[in-house]
Amino acid sequence: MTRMTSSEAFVETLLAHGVTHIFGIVGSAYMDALDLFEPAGIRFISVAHEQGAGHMADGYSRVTNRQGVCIAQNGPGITNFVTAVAAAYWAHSPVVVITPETGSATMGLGGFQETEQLPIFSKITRFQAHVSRQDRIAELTGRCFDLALAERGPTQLNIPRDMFYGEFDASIPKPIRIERAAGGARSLDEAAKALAGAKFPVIVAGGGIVMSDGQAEAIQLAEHLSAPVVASYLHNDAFPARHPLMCGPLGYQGSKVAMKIIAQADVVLALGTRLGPFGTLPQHDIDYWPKGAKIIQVDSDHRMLGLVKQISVGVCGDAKAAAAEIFSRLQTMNEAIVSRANKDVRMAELKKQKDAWESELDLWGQADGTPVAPRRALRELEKAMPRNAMVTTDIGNICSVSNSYLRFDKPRSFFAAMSFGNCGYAFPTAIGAKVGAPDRPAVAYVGDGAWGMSLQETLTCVRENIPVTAVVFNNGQWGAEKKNQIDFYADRYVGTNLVNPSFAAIARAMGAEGITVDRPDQVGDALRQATSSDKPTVLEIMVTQELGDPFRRDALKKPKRLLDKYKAYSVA
Ligand SMILES: Cc1ncc(C[n+]2csc(CCOP(=O)(O)OP(=O)(O)O)c2C)c(N)n1
Ligand SMILES: [Mg+2]
Repeated sequence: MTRMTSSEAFVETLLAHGVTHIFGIVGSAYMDALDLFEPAGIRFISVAHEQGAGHMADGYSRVTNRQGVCIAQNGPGITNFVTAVAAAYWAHSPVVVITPETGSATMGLGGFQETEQLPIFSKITRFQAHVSRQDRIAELTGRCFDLALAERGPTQLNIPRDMFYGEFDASIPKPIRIERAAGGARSLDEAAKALAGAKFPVIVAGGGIVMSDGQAEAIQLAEHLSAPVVASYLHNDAFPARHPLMCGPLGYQGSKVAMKIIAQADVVLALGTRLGPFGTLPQHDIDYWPKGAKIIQVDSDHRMLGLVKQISVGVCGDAKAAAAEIFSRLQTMNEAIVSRANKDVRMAELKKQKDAWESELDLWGQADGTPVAPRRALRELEKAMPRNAMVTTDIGNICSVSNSYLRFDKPRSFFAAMSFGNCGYAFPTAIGAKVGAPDRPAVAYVGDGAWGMSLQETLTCVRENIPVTAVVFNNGQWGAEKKNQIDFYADRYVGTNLVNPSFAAIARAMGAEGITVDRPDQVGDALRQATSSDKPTVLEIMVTQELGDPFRRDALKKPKRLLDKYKAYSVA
């Protein structure tokens, strides 16, 4: 036990957990602790909006596989976190959200910047701690860090502002790291048996492979079975794009190869994926989910097993450990591996589908002229993308279409806005990723509408010297939503047309580089220039208004109106 102040105990616990960066905006509520960050060796990255800080902590945690940390002023600073925390929750990101609160002596009196901060986050955090005694601050801080990693999601540390003061004898808790197991022996046996008996096994590679650092084990298993691999929606980096067994991603605007291959599977190994409902919707008019196939699902969260898709075998385990265990069981059953017999036929089918899809992408990416057709822009960006780049994508039509054009050699390269689907995710997340991996280029794909929600963080890049590239697709519309008005509402555009300034000029005014391109042949050079620059760069690509398939065709109906005054607004 050592005598220390509450702020010291808090900061020492951060250090015990290896914290080196914290994202946030200053506030009087935690200034006593903030003052210690620098002498403690913690870099405080001062942002433009707290939502940005939350996303940065998310991006940082996704690339480092460590806790990302954000902090803000009680009340409005904290409520500004909400969207980012919800996004991190659905991205399974271990973000520790530190929420200083109104002082305990006045809570409930309706003073300044007061709101109850625990209920707001109760459904979007894995764990919440409230510091009600100074001498528990180290214990509770440590627990938030431990549980964010163990439960793979945000945790909240709520600290009434008076709890930063006072002194006591403290001991700083050491991190608790819980080893994850492969799963139950019986379910692993059943999984191996089902895979050995498969004629056409297919592996769905999920985010669990990335989170568990299990790519080598996944590759080993896929190769042993010569099983084609499809990535689950927005986990394109779960399996190497160049691997001959990799088919690309399932889901919205995913790869036709992946869809046509999984449709033929008799046994599917869903490895480290909850098989989220949005990620397996029919696409390109292909209803690909193999309804008759045996599904083996591996997920470290038992609640995800069989939640969305019916399964034959559920393994509650770590993706890496489970893949290794299933592999070692299969090694002893060589002669029983049925798929060995028809390997060449399946590989020929895979090659055929890959060639066809590549030609289709080439064809779609040929459109010439100015402004640039979105698929042409995406194809040019794909070709010019540095091999070790990290790419984040936002929510919007062009960002969604980019799914077919984002291929990665290694894990922790793709940080899309996941199931929470908020516009404004990509840019701050790329900033956090860049802070976590400063040697890798970080590129955010953002639509012009969503850019309006996130461009203020250009200031953070400039002030904090974080050279991120934002690629802004300027199509003068909230395109993804306009697509619904085109398909369902007889082209009645309400709130979907945008009048934009020059985003490159705004970037330059903020002190960043700003580049505008409007011809296809300029796109690749501009991306190379941006990603090799040591300054943050906004690369604005003027694109046509062409739109790909909508997000939620499944969830919209033709409008029906009963009142006379609205009759003209029906669509038969
Ligand atoms: C915070 C938030 N607000 C609204 C939406 C609904 N929404 C989904 S896509 C979209 C349009 C995106 O437009 P833009 O960023 O310009 O990209 P584009 O579709 O034009 O490529 C909107 C408004 C959302 N997903 N998130
Ligand atoms: Mg747009």
